[in-house]
Amino acid sequence: MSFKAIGEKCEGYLVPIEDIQILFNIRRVYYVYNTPKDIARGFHAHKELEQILICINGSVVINCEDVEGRKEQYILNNPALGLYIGRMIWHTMEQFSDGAILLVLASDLYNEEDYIRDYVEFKNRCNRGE
Ligand code: T46
Repeated sequence: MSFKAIGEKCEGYLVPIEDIQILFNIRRVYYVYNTPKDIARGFHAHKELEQILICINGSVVINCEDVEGRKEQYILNNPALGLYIGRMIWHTMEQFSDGAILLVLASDLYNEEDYIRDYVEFKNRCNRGE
């Protein structure tokens, strides 16, 4: 999804994100930063959580796999772009650039019970149609 960046090159930009653009009520915001280039993060899916990932500085590559096994790779390199990740999407984040800051808008509070961190369990749940 793309957000409207207000401003001009000479003065900088401002991106408002209003609830009308978001598919869920935001209950949590967190951000990931200072991740070295050679580190990959994620390696999980969420049973229920929905999120929007926005790289507000630098760039990061996001790999997603859905319940049908379809794989997509996205490059987040524009602070006016958001990537929606719904429930049951296996995802990893890699190739963080210098200074990359990944902002995440989440539909619920942190709950470790909502994570599937084992890929085999993820595939088994997909096969069972969960
Ligand atoms: C996701 C991707 C995009 C908390 O205590 N509270 C929180 O709100 C979060 C998000 C994490 N944590 C703890 C749990 C772990 O002990 O912080 C530690 C690192 O979490 P994790 O290894 O899950 O971080 P990432 O970068 O692999 O994944 C994070 C989110 O956890 C996850 O929901 O979808 O970013």
